[in-house]
Amino acid sequence: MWPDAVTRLSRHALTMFPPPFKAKVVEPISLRSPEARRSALADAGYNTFLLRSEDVFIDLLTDSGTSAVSQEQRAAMELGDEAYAGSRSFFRLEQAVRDLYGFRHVIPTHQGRGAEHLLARLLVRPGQLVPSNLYFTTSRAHVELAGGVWVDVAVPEACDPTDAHPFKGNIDLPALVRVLREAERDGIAFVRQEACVNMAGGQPFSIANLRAVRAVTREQGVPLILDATRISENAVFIKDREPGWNDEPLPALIRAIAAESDGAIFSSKKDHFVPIGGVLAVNDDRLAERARELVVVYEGFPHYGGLAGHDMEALAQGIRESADERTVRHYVGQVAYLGRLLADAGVPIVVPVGAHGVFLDAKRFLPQIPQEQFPAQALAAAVYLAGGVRSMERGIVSGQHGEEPYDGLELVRLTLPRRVYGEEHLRYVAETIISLLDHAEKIPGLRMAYAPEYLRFFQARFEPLAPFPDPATWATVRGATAPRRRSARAEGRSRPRAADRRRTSA
Ligand code: P61
Repeated sequence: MWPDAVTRLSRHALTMFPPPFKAKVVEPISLRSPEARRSALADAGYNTFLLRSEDVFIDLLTDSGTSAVSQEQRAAMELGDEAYAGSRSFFRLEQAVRDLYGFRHVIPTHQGRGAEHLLARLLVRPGQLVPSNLYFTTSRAHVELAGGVWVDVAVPEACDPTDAHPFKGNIDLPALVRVLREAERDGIAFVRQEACVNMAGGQPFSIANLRAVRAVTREQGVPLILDATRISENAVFIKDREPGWNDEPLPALIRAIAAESDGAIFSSKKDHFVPIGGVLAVNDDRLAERARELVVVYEGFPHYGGLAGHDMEALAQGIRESADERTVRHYVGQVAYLGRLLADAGVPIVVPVGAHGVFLDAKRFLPQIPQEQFPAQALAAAVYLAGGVRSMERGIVSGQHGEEPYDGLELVRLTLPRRVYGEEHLRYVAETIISLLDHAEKIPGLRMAYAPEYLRFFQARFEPLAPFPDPATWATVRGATAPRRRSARAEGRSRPRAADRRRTSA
């Protein structure tokens, strides 16, 4: 049992409780000079994905594959069985997935999108719909490459950064029912519900909502597939926010969530603490058989699916650690702490603070930049210039669909790797961003100079429409926790939502 006092601290995040681990191996990091950051950013085409990590001081680009492995994971890696077929490491991984999540069939993949690819090829036929709570970039891309049509059925609160709804990862049931009823016979490939919806700020769903979705999909004979990449944090939010679940042990709750679905994909690079790996897990025998037929074409033999034996050992151990409540609580507590530092200083962020990062609301931070000039991309560039902190755009660059107009969320994600940074790092990050508030009106918009055909945000290049202010003159660090007047930027609401919601009337 986690002592009460500690639970309280993690919930009311201005004092963090100590992490349930300590460092044994460290990696040096250093802050480049303002001039060096300017030139690194220009070389990267003002896209933080294209920065070299040696030019980054605090790397909050992603929690994907960037967490610290445990000593138990490292020890397990020594046991890696690199047999091409029948590897002992595969069977240990299979057991770990079955034990925690209860799925019968386990197909390893090189990472999450490998599992998404298999799933889309297995379940999606041209013209079929995939209703989902919002979207994720790679998930949607694979569905569309298979000829499917993505349909957003998230609750409307998901796209309002100022709405403190506790379960913004819920599916809008009337909208889902409408889509299912209006679809042609056999017109739905599957329904997808993502734990801690990434694009809305890491927002959880409730068990009640998942169960209702399950009932509706069962009635219609449509598979319900979880994106369970961040299921552990979702389970902790359920414990804290949904009546009746507070005393449930975390592993039992995670299993109860998984039991409401027909299958799941995992990017194991997040909750499972591994640098690489993913899983497709299903209950249906025939679907699993077909997945094993396909995995040999795209990933490798079904007993490794693109992973080395030592990767599967680290993953099996990581799965067990992902259900450790102290570890998960510490992580969401860290994210909440950073959110609190920023919100208290008047920085406009998405509320409630979600699972894996604090999301800045660029529409309120930089109201002078119209969305066609990529305010979140510009803000991510400015955050790097200000203090060597790397973040990620989650706005029009990531979310616009082809040439369709986009006026949806415009966010910058400050994502925390698991078990990596400490309180001093978080305070530095907060101070860097708070220092930007005073210079926000000088940050210029951008022009996109190059956009690749698929998932453009990864490799697009930009040019500033006016010079960025000189970071040497703006990085006045103030106390991150010093009381500060709430800025007008923090008070304003951002524009209503979202032409990116692709409801169908078919
Ligand atoms: C991330 F900018 N997420 O959040 P893979 N489902 C979910 C994910 O969060 C996810 C995948 C599937 C990443 C990496 C990333 O637009 C981006 O193991 C809920 O990355 O293949 C990945 O899993 C895919 C960053 C992916 C992005 C796509 O940072």
